[in-house]
Amino acid sequence: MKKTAFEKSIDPASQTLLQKAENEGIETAWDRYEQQLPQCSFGQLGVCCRNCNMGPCRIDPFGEGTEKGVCGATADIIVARNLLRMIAAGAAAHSDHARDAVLTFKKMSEGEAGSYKIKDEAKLFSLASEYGIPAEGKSREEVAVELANAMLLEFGKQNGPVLCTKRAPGVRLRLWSELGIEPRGIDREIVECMHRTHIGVDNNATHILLQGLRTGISDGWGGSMIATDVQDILFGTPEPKKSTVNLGVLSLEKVNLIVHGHEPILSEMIVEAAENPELLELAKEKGASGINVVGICCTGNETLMRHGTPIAGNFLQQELAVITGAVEAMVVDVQCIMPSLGGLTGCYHTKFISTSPKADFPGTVRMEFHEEKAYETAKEIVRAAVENFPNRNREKVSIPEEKQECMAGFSVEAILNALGGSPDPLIEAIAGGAVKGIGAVVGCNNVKVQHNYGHVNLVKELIKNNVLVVTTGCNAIACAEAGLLVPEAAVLAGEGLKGICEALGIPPVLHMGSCVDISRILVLASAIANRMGVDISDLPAAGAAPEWMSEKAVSIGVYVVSSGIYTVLGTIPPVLGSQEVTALLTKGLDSVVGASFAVEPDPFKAAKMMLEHIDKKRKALGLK
Ligand code: BF8
Repeated sequence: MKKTAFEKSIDPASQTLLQKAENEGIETAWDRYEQQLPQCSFGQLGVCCRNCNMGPCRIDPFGEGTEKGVCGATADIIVARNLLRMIAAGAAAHSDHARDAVLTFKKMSEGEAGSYKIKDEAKLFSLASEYGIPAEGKSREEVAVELANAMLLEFGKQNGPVLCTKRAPGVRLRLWSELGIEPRGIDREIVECMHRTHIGVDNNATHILLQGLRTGISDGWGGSMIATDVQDILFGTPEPKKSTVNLGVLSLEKVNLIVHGHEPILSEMIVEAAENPELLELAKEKGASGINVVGICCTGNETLMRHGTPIAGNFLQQELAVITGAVEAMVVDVQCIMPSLGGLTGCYHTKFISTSPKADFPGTVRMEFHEEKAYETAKEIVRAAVENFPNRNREKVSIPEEKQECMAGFSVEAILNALGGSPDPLIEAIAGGAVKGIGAVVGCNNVKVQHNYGHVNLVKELIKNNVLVVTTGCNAIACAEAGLLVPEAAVLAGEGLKGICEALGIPPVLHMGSCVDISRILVLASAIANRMGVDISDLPAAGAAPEWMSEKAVSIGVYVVSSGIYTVLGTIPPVLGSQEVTALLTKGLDSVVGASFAVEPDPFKAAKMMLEHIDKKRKALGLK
């Protein structure tokens, strides 16, 4: 049975546009998902192997048919190998993003990317000292070049540990070292995953999964952390800012330009170019009252965190934004961009502009973006959007009314500032019971579940029970749309958390950034654990990804658990075909890294599981 717009999303703006899509005969991800049903159950269980050309092989999970692939691989081996490849792909995406950010930083420092500047000098020098680079007698550019080179070495080095792992508590580091899962070099771990999963290499599920943990750690405490650090130097460390979210941020009178994807290298320049007086003048000439840059997905989170740029929506709203008929340009770089946008933009006047040398899509205008002439290219892109304004077909335009205020920009530095410079007040609030614990809720949207339902309800349950929530990615956008990212949302929190939020003037849900910024959550967890003299796994904290779908999310889940944080997944990973892998992920890991995964699609039950875990940790710490 076809789902109604109300069943597809809990968000009224999205429901309106889903209805518009249906009226206009426009296809969306939800329609394509329905066309895929029933989905392949071998794929769902993870028991299909295409790693060599004797296959594809698939295993009958009930033991009534084929039990081994042609090479003899069992369900356990196949599931573990497939999972490892997912982790590798996710870690590669975050880390390659980081590499590009560092290369831009290097070019800027060498005077070859004049559009970029050092925005956070203090962070530059503190990172230089962390990387062991003496700064005396050197210009800041010289220090920056040395830092960029040192960061680049983290990708290719052969012997670890990856430097930023030192930010983890000492006991955690020793545990990783004893387990042999301390990452050696970011690229090395990803390459080794591909090697191990080639036919005839690693055929022991536990052994394969340990490499998964090591690769995940090299993402969270390596690639993602470097991306966050270098972006803070280049674009500024976020501070709390107000903005607005949801599809209603699109403007009837202005040129609407959406930046979508992940790398702020591009979107930072677009935000700047949209303020160019010549282009603003051109917009007026074309009949528009201004230029409205808005974000989608994690690029949106990056510009929101640093500039307060509005966000039009999260992953499942990218098509809906185009369906408003009011978007002059959809400008994309990498990751989470649906190839369907090509055909879809063709139904409207929207220009679909791809900019990354790495990523192209059907139906795009290519405007390749290179750091050397970043601002010039950004201006050309904005100009293309402005010139497209007169082509907007007013009869096709329908922008939902819904837009919601939000507060974002909670970097670790900003959180510590709000707390008066140290995590102590938060620790005291936890110890005294006003704050029961910390919930890290992150991740994507997934058409398999109702859009934003899991995100919003899980977070509401947590804050109601005095759990302070930190959020990133598409969860942060869902929470913003539901009005949870404003200080006034404290009324939805339990008495203790409400009091803290009111005293500090902060929301009960803190937006810490994009998905690579989950590294900020790790640093915060580490700071709290160090201050309390315990490991991260001892903290009254739990994680969740209620609507996850991407391979990046798999890598994230793995490094969060490897860091000692129990994590509840809202959609089922393709591992149930192996009892061994399922048992390892949901139980076995506990005795290895002090945390494990759970799967629970119902957000109310998931919240209960997280709360029980937090209570258990509180008890173990001797807290009431
Ligand atoms: O980068 S944008 S859909 S993958 S959560 Fe998920 Fe959203 Fe993608 Fe994480 Ni961020």
